[in-house]
Amino acid sequence: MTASALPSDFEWGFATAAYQIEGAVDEGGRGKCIWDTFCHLEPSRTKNANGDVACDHYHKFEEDFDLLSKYGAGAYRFSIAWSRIVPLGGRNDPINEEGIEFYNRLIDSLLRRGIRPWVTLYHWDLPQALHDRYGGWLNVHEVQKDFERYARVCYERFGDRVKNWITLNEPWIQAIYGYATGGNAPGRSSTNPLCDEGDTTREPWIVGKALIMSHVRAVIAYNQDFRKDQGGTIGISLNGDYYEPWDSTNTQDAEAAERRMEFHIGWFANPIFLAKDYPASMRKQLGNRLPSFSEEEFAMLAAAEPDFYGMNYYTSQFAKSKGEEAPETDVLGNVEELQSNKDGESVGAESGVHWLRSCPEMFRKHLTRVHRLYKKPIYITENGCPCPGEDKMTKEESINDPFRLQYFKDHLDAIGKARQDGAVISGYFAWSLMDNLEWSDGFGPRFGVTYTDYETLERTPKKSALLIQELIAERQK
Ligand code: GCO
Repeated sequence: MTASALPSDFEWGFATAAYQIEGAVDEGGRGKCIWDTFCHLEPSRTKNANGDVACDHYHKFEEDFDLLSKYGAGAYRFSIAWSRIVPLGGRNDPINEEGIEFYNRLIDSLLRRGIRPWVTLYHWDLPQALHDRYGGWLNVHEVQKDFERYARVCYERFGDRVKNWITLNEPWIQAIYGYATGGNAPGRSSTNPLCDEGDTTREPWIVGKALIMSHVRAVIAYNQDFRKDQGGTIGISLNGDYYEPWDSTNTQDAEAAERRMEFHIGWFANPIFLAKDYPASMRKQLGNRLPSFSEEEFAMLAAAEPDFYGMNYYTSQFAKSKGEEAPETDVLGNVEELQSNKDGESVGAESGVHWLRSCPEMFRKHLTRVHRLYKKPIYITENGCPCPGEDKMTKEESINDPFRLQYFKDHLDAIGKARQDGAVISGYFAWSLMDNLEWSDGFGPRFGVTYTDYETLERTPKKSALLIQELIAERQK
């Protein structure tokens, strides 16, 4: 076995999220979530798409898990919809037994096939009732207690069989897209006319703290009352591109690249993995618009060390310093993001969405950096892409997907190289098991290894789906 080979127990499989695939929004006692409202109130915000039916996974999960078996997956990452478990969301609100039953059937169906469930507790679908009751994620004090209760219900009811928990998916997206750009639910912004009037200069930072403390409480609850008997692991999935300086000879651009990553990753990872304050660059730019942690909260952070770092990685960019003082509405660290550097070199090959280029070399650097800073085993909890032009392709064209296969190959090779550099990377989940609702981009972008026909709901494996197990096996030699 070479140093770069993947270990024989390397965890791998595919990932999805509830709102993107389940459908059946009015069935099984499910309560409304903020995405139901966001899509329906102003359909142009999501290209007239919504999750009402999505892939109808709620009714078709057996068929979908047959595909997982066929693809050779050892693990499957999915999210539980909070509002199926506690339709009104709150800690004193009733538990919905039908929702528990649904996820019991789903988990048992995976286990029967020998597939390990990896469960995300929150993938952006806050119960609408909590948003209405007290402002949802804006109410740091209330929401963390309600999230803890929901997490406890999940450990109690599923933890005998679920051994890998992810508290939150991409808190950065929830905070920034939900409360600054307004491109995601609940769609609050002071700069976006399609949105509810929010305060972009403050709300994202408040929501960030609410997400951090919710994660922390869920981990502490697991440690105190479940870990010993259930013996599982718990972590969080953070997204974040890797940034290189636009001008490699310019120290301001080098600082901008670092600062951009601090605003994206350090914002959550410094408190969560190091029990430290937010990065100094954030405090410097945001002053006391950035909430602080009390002594008691620091003690909670210290008591909630995660077992692993879940990394969602898609692409990288170049960072150019904006120089002048940051406007109050800036959320990116006063950095311009570019896909080519000063010499006109592109960051990588174009995919089927404008924001995603394939840059495996930067992925390697990203892995090494995250390992150096946070020193936890890394699981890639999402990685994938749509092929160029795939949104306009017929099924026959789409299922022949050499671009996606190459993307997987290159990113698995980067994992091997980062392991040689010393990073500990223990698993890989391709995004996604099937084409699904790409949030505000609707059903256009196709990230799946399975083609979804949204008219008939028929699933058809793409070539990469069948070949990914060979890619993994080759690298385990
Ligand atoms: C994420 C998103 C996914 C997206 C994927 C592709 O966690 O980033 O959760 O839901 O579909 O990232 O954009």
